[in-house]
Amino acid sequence: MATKANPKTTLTISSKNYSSWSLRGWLLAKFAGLPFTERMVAPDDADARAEILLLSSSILVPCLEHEGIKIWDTLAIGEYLNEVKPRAGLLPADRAARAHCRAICGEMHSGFSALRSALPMNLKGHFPKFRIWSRAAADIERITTIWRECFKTYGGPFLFGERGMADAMYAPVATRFLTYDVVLDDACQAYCNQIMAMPEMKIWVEAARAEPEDIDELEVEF
Ligand SMILES: N[C@@H](CCC(=O)N[C@@H](CS)C(=O)NCC(=O)O)C(=O)O
Repeated sequence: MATKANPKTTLTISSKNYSSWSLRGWLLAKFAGLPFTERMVAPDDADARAEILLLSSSILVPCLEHEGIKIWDTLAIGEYLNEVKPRAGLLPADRAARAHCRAICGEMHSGFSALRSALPMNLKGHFPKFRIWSRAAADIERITTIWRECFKTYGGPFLFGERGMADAMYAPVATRFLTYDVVLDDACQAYCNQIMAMPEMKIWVEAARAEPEDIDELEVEF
């Protein structure tokens, strides 16, 4: 029997083409199996921004509202969903693996600013022969090292075997690697393909492609 979405469970997100944090929050909620209503806000809409402020004191998305509890910030959303849906496997069952998972999710959450600004998520875009400057290249090197360590330790196909929180955190990076034609080794390329082949990802990408117009300033940095 299909589960009905709790009307009080809402995930506020913005552009599906550009908002990498929205994608992370949305994937986390989907992986958790928590029925929710999606609420889209345009990043440049002043009224919408005023409304987001009531929900999310950081004025940032994603923001999850569940049973009257408001959770902004993607890491907090992931941890909250893991508490609400402990059997969804967002975090690994093994303590050491769980610590490893939290560490790499933390690295994604607080780091890689050069990659994030130089190669913004843009699902509709494709920029072959994109020139990657050295600081962004260093971020790519670190990310692929993280991935390879995970494949070696947990055997793939996702970072900790089964898909989970770390894959939601790194999924926008996989899209950037494809958008900007980043040359990867076979294992990392296969992982990117695995991310893009997830049914949830296909739904998101299709919706991103259907988004009306490009937002000029976001082509530069988001
Ligand atoms: N650390 C935050 C980052 C969230 C974030 O930067 N969100 C961007 C969208 S990708 C945003 O809401 N931007 C709104 C704005 O700049 O007006 C998180 O983990 O959720």
